[in-house]
Amino acid sequence: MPGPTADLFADDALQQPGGREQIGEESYVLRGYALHWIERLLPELRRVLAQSPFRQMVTPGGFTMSAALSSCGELGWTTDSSGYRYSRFDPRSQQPWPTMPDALRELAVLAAQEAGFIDFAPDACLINRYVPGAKMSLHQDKNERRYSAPVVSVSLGLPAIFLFGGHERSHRTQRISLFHGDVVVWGGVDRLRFHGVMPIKEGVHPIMGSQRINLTFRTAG
Ligand SMILES: O=C(O)CCC(=O)C(=O)O
Repeated sequence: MPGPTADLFADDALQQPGGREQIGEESYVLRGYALHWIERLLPELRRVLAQSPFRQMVTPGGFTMSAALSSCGELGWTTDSSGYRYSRFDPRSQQPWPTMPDALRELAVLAAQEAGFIDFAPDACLINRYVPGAKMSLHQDKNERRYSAPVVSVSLGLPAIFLFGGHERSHRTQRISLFHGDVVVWGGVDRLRFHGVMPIKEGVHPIMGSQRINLTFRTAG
């Protein structure tokens, strides 16, 4: 990842409206919310990824996911032929996942507060890397032990179209454009809504290069 520069932050800030868009009864897009954190986030993210690098995982159905994954925090989300689950250990190294850096945790907690979830205590941060063409099919986040905590999702790099559906796979989905620094929070009555990401378009982001990185914070244990 190339290093950030003040000018590039300014460009990003100009492109984005800022503010809070409601996309569900208890769901919001916080435009540009993470922009001011980027300088703290990126070095921490590099440290996490040096310890637990991105890898492509296989679904229980035998498909290789197009997004590459890593995690930090007490629990990391994994998938293989025997199922989806959270694990205390990185299956690649058999070591605990990297600690969740304070900057990441603080960003997630404050974003959750901004969306009305005042006591968010994430113990898992899934890190998804999408190169152009990679996507995430519609799914519900259901591997967590309880659903009382929200999901906080931070977008970095190339833009994406986020699909935000209903409680059934067949329900209508909203298509929401997400840009570098946007944060989506959904919880409460919306916690189990289907969501996904359309294939990422070719492009080069001035800070992140030819990729989109998404950080998804949850309380899993
Ligand atoms: O990349 C995104 O914006 C969403 C990621 C996601 O759906 C997930 O990790 O469950």
